[in-house]
Amino acid sequence: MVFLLLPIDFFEMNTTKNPALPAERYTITTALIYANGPIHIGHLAGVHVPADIYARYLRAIGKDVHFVGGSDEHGVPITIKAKKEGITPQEVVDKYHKMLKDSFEEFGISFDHYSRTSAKIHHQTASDFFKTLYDKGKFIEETNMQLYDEEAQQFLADRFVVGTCPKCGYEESYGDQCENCGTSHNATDLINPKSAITGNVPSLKETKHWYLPLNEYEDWLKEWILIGHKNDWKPNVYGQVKSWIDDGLRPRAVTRDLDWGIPVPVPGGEGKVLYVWFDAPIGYISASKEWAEKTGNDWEPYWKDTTTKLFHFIGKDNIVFHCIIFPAMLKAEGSFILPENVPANEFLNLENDKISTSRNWAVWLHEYLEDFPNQQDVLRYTLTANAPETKDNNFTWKDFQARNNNELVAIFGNFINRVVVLTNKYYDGIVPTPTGFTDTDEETLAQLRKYPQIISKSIQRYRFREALMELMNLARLGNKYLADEEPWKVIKENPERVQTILFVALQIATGLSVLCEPFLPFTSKKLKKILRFAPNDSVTLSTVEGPLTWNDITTKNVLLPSSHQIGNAELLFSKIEDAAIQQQLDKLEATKLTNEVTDKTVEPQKETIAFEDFTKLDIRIGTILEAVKIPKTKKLLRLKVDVGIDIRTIVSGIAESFSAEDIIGRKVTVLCNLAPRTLRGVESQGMILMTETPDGKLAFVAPENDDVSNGVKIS
Ligand code: B3M
Ligand code: ZN
Repeated sequence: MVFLLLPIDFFEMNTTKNPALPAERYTITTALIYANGPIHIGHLAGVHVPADIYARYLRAIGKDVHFVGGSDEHGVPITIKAKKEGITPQEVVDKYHKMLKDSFEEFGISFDHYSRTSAKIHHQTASDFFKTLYDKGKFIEETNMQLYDEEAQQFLADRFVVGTCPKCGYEESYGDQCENCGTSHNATDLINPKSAITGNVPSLKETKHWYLPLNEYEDWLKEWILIGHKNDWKPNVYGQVKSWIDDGLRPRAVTRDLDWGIPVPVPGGEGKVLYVWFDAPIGYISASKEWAEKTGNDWEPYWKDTTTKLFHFIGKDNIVFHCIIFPAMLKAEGSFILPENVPANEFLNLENDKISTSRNWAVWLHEYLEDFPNQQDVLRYTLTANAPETKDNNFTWKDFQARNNNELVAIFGNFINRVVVLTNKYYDGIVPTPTGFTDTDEETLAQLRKYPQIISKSIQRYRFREALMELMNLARLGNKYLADEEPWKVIKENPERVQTILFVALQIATGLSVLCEPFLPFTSKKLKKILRFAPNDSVTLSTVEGPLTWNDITTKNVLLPSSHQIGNAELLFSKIEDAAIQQQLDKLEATKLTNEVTDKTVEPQKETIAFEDFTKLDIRIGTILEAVKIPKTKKLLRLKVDVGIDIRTIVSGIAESFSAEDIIGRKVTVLCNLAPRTLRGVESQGMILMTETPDGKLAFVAPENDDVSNGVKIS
């Protein structure tokens, strides 16, 4: 038998072969999620799945990987949630931290450590960090006017204040950042600010804060990012950073007048806390410290050794914080490494609408698992295949179903199933000995050997969708090989040939089980178990050394040797039926309806008017005497109403909610001095005041007692 041996060591830095050399070190972080709600697919698609693929991939090629995440437990979002639920902020974060942590575990996000910013070690670390910068004279101390809500007796910063973004004109921008254009600003920059607590227009009140003079870091940032990372940072990240720097950076307050957070540890800081965006990124470092304490490892090489490569996985709204503010903090502190790359993603929409926690427009991970138990990989797959890598992208349930049924089931699952079933059927599950390779066999095996490199290339450029597509191409290669070679037919006239066919197909299946691990960790585990080569599988292996590395797939002649016993077939994926998808769509439809109702009831207050404006309105009680539908219209009724002063004609658009005969004799409220208007040829001399019920029907606004006389004024 002749094998093409391709000794390419494409992982130039791969150190698995030389244990004397320490493995290259990587620190990977994921944006800390606010612990004020459960986690949804947007978080997973944009941040955690790509970071996990990257971390798993690096481990698979023998790197030393340190992967940390955690819950962001400070800041206004937590306080707002606590107020809403009538519980303490600590109770809020305790509840959601657990949910977040559980969800990540359930979805196989392979953190070395998952921490939280209310942890003591984090308070200490962030506090020390601030103190160091303070002692080094890196802050500007400034007393100036800040927005203040007199009624709530509170300063308004961050999400406590909304107003018009000075950059893009979006009317719902937060005090520290505009969700529409991503710009970060100071609360006093907002146009028409309004308190998110009371709705009041804020006043200005004097207070002292500490500022990080970002302007002093401009030249350094230009050098480091705009010149140094022009070619290796994603265009969306680079572009945003450039536009901020081009606009000019300004000092940024890093403290707040709030009572939830990390106390400002310097004189004059009483009653103030660190700005959440100051403490949160330090949370990455605290997580490493906590991990070190727990495991007896050293955390410092992961943050201080200049050969370590640091990566922050985030969503696009966090770019400014990870590429400008946090690096400036690290630079000011002086002893930490800077990120090698910040591969930020765009946003994922759900069924063409922005994912929103407050509007419940999301697929929540804990709910997904209830509806699709043990199907984490299907979601991981769909979210990667549709990852918002270069532009906002859309998750739809139909696409989810199609990806599962047409790709995972029909391509990957089908290939594995056929190989395993046939090996069991023809050879009692024992890998057959090949009897000589055709050109097609050789080519197929040669192609298999190239896949680690192909997939690597895409992953190393943060193109996880492309990498996944390549992985599926390997499954396609296997499928096509079987379809072309037709072992189920050949078995009749040339059983010896089938030995080779299944041997080749089993090598592909083995390659798949290794290469799919970063993307589909649950499937990989299951498949390795079926093939019985997982080292920690209970089955004792005599024939496979396991675990196989990515490099082995390229360099080893044989991945799964002849005479190795595999297990029974087990379905890797199962078809998702229409009914299951419809159920999800119905759920969203119900959310939409609920939102429509709430959206209407919470319409913002109109501009303030003077009392004199109000007194101009002549509103009186009246009684409907006659009602006739105006022909060829859907909505209009012609009414005769006794308003005390006279009996007048009013045209009212209420025919969809009432039939003419039902409303005769009804007491109504009438705006009498509205300028007359002619509608469909009928002059309307006033307006009946109406309101709306939750199901969208109109309802009369009328006095509680029916004996109020016509013509009585409302004031
Ligand atoms: N919690 C914001 C967010 O969830 C914030 C990220 C912190 S990363 C240090 O988008
Ligand atoms: Zn904006």
